[in-house]
Amino acid sequence: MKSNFKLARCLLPAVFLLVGCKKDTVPQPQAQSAPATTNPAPAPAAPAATDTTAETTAKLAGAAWALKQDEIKNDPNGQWAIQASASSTYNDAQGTAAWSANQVTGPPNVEKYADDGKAWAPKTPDSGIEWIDLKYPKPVHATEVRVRESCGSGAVIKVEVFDEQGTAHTAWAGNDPTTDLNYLIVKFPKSSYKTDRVKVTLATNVVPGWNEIDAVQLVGTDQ
Ligand SMILES: [Ca+2]
Repeated sequence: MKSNFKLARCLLPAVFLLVGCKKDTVPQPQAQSAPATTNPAPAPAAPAATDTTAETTAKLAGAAWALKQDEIKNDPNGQWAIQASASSTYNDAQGTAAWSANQVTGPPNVEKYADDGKAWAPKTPDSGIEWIDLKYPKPVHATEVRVRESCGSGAVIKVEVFDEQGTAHTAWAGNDPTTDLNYLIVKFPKSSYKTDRVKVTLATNVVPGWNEIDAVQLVGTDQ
């Protein structure tokens, strides 16, 4: 039985490697004129999300890419998740099974842009909204969240951080510029509260094929 699953899983991704993971043109969702990018000029009570930016390591190549991966992995202000839950998992994977939510905990360990059981995958490739909810060891005043995408990149639509009361704050919402095996890097003004919880939401229909997340880093400081 298991090998049948594996076989199905390995054949499908072979197609998705062409159709999904290697897809160059990413259809953008409508209604993505991201509230975060509107610039309410002098409005003093502007929401924190106004100064948020989304970058990706996708623009780096060769040695620069490798150095950036290493820098992120070893960032002293960066933490890797210790607990994870998800909207769904491929094959209903539980515990530390391949493609389970727990595959997002710890540092990145997917080496190639491809379907890989060392990343989380939702139950279906293209059904729409899916999310992963992550806990970190130490509450920090957060400045960044780095989402390492490892298959079907470009489908993240929102990153939230939670304060001590459990209230969600949208750190970023918009078009995910990530392609291939790269980080989506969301930067925002340092949170006034401390957070040890991050939620990443995807619209899996945006990028056809399996959309997989390898790891998510929370960046912040004590003060
Ligand atoms: Ca992983």
